[in-house]
Amino acid sequence: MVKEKILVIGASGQIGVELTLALRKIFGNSSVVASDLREENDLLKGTGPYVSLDVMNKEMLHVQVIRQNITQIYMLAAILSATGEKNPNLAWHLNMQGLLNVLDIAKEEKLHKVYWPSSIAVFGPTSPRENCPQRTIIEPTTVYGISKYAGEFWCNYFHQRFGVDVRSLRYPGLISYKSSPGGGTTDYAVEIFMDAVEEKKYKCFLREDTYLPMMYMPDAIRATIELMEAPANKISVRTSYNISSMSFSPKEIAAEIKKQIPEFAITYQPDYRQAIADSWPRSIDDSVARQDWGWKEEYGIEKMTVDMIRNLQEMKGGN
Ligand code: NAD
Ligand code: AKB
Repeated sequence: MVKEKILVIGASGQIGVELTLALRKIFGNSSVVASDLREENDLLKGTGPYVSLDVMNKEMLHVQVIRQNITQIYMLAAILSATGEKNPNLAWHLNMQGLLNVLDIAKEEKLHKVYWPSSIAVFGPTSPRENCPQRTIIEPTTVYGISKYAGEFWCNYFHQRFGVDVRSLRYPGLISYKSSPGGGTTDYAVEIFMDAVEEKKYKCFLREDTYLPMMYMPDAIRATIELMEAPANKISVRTSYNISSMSFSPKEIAAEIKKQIPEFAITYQPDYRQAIADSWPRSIDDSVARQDWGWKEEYGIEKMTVDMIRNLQEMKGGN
């Protein structure tokens, strides 16, 4: 078996922390190098190697890849939808150039595999709202969505033209309790749990009837690793796979939380993120991922809510 050495870029972020820990379990602590622009996340400390790295500095990235004998990169660094609308130039620059730096180095150093996530944000108001298919009209209206759609085609291009084995998922909003989300429109679905456990109330920045596709982090991590471990001949989509597990509105998730915390109360004060949410589909058809490499979710809204609240309460209690 080929010995893999993995570099995770953006390892201190919402996905990066849990993905790094999961990869370390599979490949061994010393075989997974965590890296980020910001400091090492507390949950990663003592679990394996960490390097401070700016993905925009291609030379330094290249040096690290050679020095550490890297064979796979998971490229997670990005600016998400809500923060992206505040600084479109920066979002475009990081989301595009960061990916291109990784793809160029992957080509040059003949890396075995690259992972790069896309998002449901590639879809826009002209895409089907319900069960949005893998292949459909895609006209994103946020800079984040534009950068993700362009990124998908760069991945496809590097695969077709240079044989880089780059794989991708269009994640929905991800819900987790270990590390906080970083400036997205779906962040409300994490904040609502944190505030419910801490304060028993939440002021939501989206309208009560805003349905969005969501996924619990354990499913997202498993999907990522299953995609990366699938035989190459099972991967028919080299842009990015639709992937899905549940869709809900703020009103529905609040009702689910109330089953666990009866005193919980929610109020609504929609802001600029409402327009972003309104441009995305309410649900996603991920049948191609299910057919190609056997994707299947484990968590629906009920099971996820119970698990989130139990874990947050345990953390609050210091257990
Ligand atoms: P995040 O903002 O929590 O983490 C991103 C990390 O990248 C941060 O720790 C940040 O410090 C780091 N970073 C930023 N600029 C960097 C640079 N120049 N060099 C090195 N590191 C840098 O984001 P996340 O939620 O973990 O998302 C990771 C990826 O998954 C992104 O590509 C995002 O678009 C995608 N995604 C996330 C979600 C979600 O709901 N979390 C959904 C769809 C897609
Ligand atoms: C965001 O809201 O920007 C992200 C995403 C769905 O890509 N969570």
